[in-house]
Parts: sequence; structure tokens; C-alpha cells
Amino acid sequence: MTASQHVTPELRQWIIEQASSGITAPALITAMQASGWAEDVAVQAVEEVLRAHLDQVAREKGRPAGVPVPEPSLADSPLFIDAGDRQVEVLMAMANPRVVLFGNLLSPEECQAIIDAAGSRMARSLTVQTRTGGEEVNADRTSDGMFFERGENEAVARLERRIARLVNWPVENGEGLQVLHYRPGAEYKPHYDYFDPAQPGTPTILKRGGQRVATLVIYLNNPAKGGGTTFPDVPLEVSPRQGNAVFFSYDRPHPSTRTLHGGAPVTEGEKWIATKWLREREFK
Ligand code: PD2
Ligand code: ZN
Repeated sequence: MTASQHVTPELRQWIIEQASSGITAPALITAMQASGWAEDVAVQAVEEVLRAHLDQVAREKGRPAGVPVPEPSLADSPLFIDAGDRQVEVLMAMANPRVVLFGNLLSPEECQAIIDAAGSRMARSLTVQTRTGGEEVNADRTSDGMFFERGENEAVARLERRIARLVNWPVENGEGLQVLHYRPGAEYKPHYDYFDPAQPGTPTILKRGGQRVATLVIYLNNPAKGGGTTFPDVPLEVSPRQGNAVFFSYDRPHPSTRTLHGGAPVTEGEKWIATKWLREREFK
């Protein structure tokens, strides 16, 4: 029996009213438990009702509907997540936008191995051009970059398996890892990582794996000054500390996800990152 089979129209309305007045989902679940609901059924009922309600509101406002997204297992507020071969630290988590800061995703030696493997293949960064579906040099992104194939070498394959465990999303749904190198003064102006549905090239891009639904920006070195990852809508700035990674997800290609983000100018030293973009489906 699914939770929705327990949910009467009256209960549905009550959940929506309570949530709309600012009561959190955990408080709603606690209240339902107090009136005799089993915890797992209450959790599922609240999730189902609120998800359906948010989709309805989105439709009414002409926004795209939400899709499932990668999500780390943080329900019991763990200090560490077992990512298979490494205990990854949970340093910060934010609900809206969904942003989670991880520590110790990579050792300094693993960071260096990825920088070394990228080394001779770095070229001025291209971004996917949604106007045509091709790629272009972008004045908003003054870094050098390259892409690995998925699983191209052992360091990359190990990182990809770790990420898949960390955010509960198949390795196959990941794009190839991108490495970026910012010299002093280089930056990446604020943008969204999803493909703009209004652009004519987007349907071509989406044939391969659907939309991007999450990003992991992994810091491979310690820039002396600057180079933080910024989220202007929050506002939030994440320090680019070696081995750490900032994860954010977006369940629809829309600014309501509040995932506008940028790479602040590096003011002293240089910055190396690896970016992992996760798609809805297998990226073949
Ligand atoms: O280098 C960064 O901090 C950064 C910021 C925004 C990287 C990206 N976006 C990206 O690779 O998409
Ligand atoms: Zn980005």
C-alpha cells in the first residue's frame, strides 16, 4: 500500500496549509506521529503531498515541473558519509538552494594526480552554446580547461565512483570530468549550469542524457586569495579549499532553483578545479 492511499483530501489540505504557513516537513511528520501515524508512512505522505503541490504551483506559474535529483543521505545529519573507499566530511548543508559542502573528498595527492593528467591538454575554456548546440569561447569564463572521458584513467574513475556513492546517482549519468585552471584575474561570471529551455540548441544537447540536474565543483589546490564559488541569490561564498567540493542540485531548469553561481576572480595565486555535471539519465 502506498502512502497516498492513506491520505484523505482533508489530510492533504491540512499538510499544504501547514507547510504554506511555514511549518517545516519534520514538524509536520512529528505532529502526524503524535496522532498515531507510523513514521515511514508519515514521511512518505508528506513528501508525496508537498511534491505534487509544488508541481501544481509550478504549472500554474508556467514553470517547468521538478524531476528527481542527486541527493546525499543526510537525513540523520551525519558528520561523515561513507563514499566507498573514503569517509567524506559533511561541512555545511543548505536546503534552498540545495547546497552541500563536502570536505576530504580527495587527498592532496589525488588532487595533484588529476592536475598532472590534465596538464598538457588544457586550452581556453569553451562553454556549450545553447543557441546552436555547439561550443564557443566565452568571455565570461577566462580560465583554461579540458574534459576527461568518463573512467579515462584510474584517478578519474575512482573519483567518479566516489561521487556516485556520495550523492546516490549512477556513474553513467555523469558527464566526463572537466578540469579548469584560473590564472590571477581569471573568473567565471555568475550563470546557471542547466541548459536554457528557451534556446534553440537546447533540444539537441538534451538528447544525450537529458538536463543537468546537479553540479559538484571540486577544489584541486589552494588559491592564495580569491577564487571562491559564489551564489549571489543566497548570498553565499564557498572557500576553494583543496580536497573539498561544493555540491548543488536543481530539479528544474529555472531561476526558482536559486542556483545562480560563479567563480570569483582569483586575486593571488592560481586556482584548479574539477567540475562534475550530473544528468537526468545515462550520458552516452
Ligand atoms: O570555479 C568555480 O568556482 C566555478 C563557479 C561556477 C565553476 C563553475 N561554475 C562550473 O564549472 O560550472
Ligand atoms: Zn557553473
